[in-house]
Amino acid sequence: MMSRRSVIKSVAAFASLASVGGRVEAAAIPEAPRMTSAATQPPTFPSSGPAYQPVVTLNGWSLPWRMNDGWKEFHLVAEPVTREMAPGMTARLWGYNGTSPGPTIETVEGDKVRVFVTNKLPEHTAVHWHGILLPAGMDGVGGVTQPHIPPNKTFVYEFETKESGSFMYHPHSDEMTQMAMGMMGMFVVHPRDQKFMRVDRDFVFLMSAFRIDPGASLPQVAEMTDFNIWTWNSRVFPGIDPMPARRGDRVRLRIANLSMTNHPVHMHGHHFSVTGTDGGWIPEAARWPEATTDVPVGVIRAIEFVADNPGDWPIHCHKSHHTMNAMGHANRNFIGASQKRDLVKAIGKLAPGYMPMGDAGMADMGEMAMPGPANTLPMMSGEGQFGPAEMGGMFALIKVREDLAANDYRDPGQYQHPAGTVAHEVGTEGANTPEKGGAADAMSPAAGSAGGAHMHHH
Ligand SMILES: [Cu+2]
Repeated sequence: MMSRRSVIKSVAAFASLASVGGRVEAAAIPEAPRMTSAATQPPTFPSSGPAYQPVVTLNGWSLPWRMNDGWKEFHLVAEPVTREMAPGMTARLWGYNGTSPGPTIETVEGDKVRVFVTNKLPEHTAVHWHGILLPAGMDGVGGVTQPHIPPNKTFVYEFETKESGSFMYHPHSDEMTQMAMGMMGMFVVHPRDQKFMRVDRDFVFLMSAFRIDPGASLPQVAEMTDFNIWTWNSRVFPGIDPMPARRGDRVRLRIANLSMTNHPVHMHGHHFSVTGTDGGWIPEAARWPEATTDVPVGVIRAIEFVADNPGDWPIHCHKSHHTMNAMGHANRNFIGASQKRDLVKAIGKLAPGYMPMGDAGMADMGEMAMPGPANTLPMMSGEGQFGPAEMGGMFALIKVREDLAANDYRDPGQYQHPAGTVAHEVGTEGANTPEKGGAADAMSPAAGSAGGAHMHHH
């Protein structure tokens, strides 16, 4: 059950929106709750209808509804929003009900759903319910299945969510602009049978990318390939909240990709299976174990694992430039070359904004407090218990602990490693080095009973 404290917290976080349209409409249309916080909100347990284990939206929230004569009614408002991507950087995006991505919509298999969509953008829009099987006229493709929704107008969508699974919503009007501005959300349909595909923790997030130049806060919407901010739910590390799990929990992550490139998502410390897509659930016999799964463009991968390995485990995109924040593309590789400060200064005069890579790699830049443009995050940041994390972008931690309460999603802090289980420095005395011949001997086939020979040096 949701704790009393978290109920109060989530209710307090909703600020009601001014009425939409005229007086008559205002009575017929449910209130549109609004969120401005980018913190992960506690799960929203259903107040009516069939019970289910609600999802937790990473750095996000779920949209409350009202029941009206057997219909589950939601109200989405498409509008400009302000989104903190991580402390130190705020972006001016478009989203729904105060946030980008918009709130997660949760329904149950067999629910009759009515979604009101009010357009408060300066241009028309339409909402497509990605992956949900519904009547053609409810598919939300502006110009094709319905007229576009003009600014300041409200449209209504009505359909039955017939199948449980993981879906999305996003505009199908001027898509390139509207998705580049951050308009998207998750749509989760829970099984009516609570035992079917049951998990203890169910996290959802969308992957998207932005082109926001250093110093700017507005995305460049005409960008086709050269994105520089790689986000999970419009957040970048260290702004992405950790995902806590109790040891033994069965955990699901529903990972959607609405960026313009694929993301191979890799998780440490556990093996998982892909159990569902935006086309439905995958039968057990058709699954295989993974440590990385590629999430292509316009796709959802639901992955599941048993959190049986305590620790702080990274989960991240394996494209290494996607676990970094915006960097100047003029960077050159200076590894192995020593840079003279005055040379840097001279180049800086010719090419303002020029920032050289370090001469021993880029690790320097994780620690450097280099004065950058305003509203711009360091390329690599985040602090771990052993030093700088040197990460940005699509990176988060799964925190597996022995002693978490059910439905407690608060950050449990840094993992306390049992004594003797952390990689550590050793003295070099007695270590084999090629100079001494030890390592070479041990590796040569002639070394035969090399174990003994190897030990000899100690
Ligand atoms: Cu990626």
